[in-house]
Amino acid sequence: SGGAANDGAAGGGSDKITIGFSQVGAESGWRTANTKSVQDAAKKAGVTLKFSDAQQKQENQIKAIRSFIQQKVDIIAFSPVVESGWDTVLKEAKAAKIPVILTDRAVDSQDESLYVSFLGSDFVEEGKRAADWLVKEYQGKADPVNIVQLEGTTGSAPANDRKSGFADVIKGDPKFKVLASQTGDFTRAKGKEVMQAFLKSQPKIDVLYAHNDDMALGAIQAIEEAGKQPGKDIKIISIDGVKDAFTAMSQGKINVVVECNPLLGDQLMELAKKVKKGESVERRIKTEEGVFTQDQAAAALPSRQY
Ligand code: GYE
Repeated sequence: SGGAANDGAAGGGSDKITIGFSQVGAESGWRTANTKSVQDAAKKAGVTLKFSDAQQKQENQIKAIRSFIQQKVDIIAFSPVVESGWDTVLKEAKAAKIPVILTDRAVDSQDESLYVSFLGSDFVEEGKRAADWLVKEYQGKADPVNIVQLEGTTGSAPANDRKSGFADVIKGDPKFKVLASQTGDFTRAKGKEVMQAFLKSQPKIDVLYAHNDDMALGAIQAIEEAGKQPGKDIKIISIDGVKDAFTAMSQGKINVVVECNPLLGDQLMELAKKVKKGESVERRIKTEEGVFTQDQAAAALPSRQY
């Protein structure tokens, strides 16, 4: 209660918003850009941001959300590291009448009243776009195409969805074979390590599909150290579109990058203000993104913002 008394005070103290934001971690270039975008946008919008880094651990995010509830923030925003296991803490937020906005990643809760909106990319679509490139690249060829996959963080929405979107498209042609698929946790170090193992266990790899750029960049090191040419001996498909990946692409080491836009800050602030005012908001807000190939990489590089 008490909220009603403030509702009429347009332009007054009710404009001041405090957001508690629980970030996944600092696992990738995408994440760094996303954090900066949220922090910059909060400053610009005059929003007080309580920022917490969960270091890729769900228990840390649950703790952060509980602490935001205790501090009585106006809005809780978070990027759930994995999809499941959120109902209990989200019910606590609901009981405290604090609206929750999901940014970047989704939860699998059946109860839609546990959050007001989900702002982020369509990861299934990204996986499909990755596979569409592959299908075109090998059009008219009958030989088997041996694929290895570096998955994102186990149980995360982008790992689940990028895997299933990709699988949906390639299942139409039996020449595409995913020989090995393992998590690299969205990091360079793990991407390199798992790629080294793939190179040892698989005698012939034609294509690497990495769920993000950092794992692809780590894998490139492994491939080069094994005396092979990334982008030629092994074709590389990646997702995100960070600058380092565009550089690698302009050097011929990555073949295609499906864009995933991390610059969600301004939209999040706008959304939070509407929610605070009690305005209705869309339940699902999707980010616009494209696909980039090697011939476009050098030209696009200077204008990349992250
Ligand atoms: O692709 C990856 C990051 O959730 C979309 O998380 C995000 C993903 C992004 O670590 O680089």
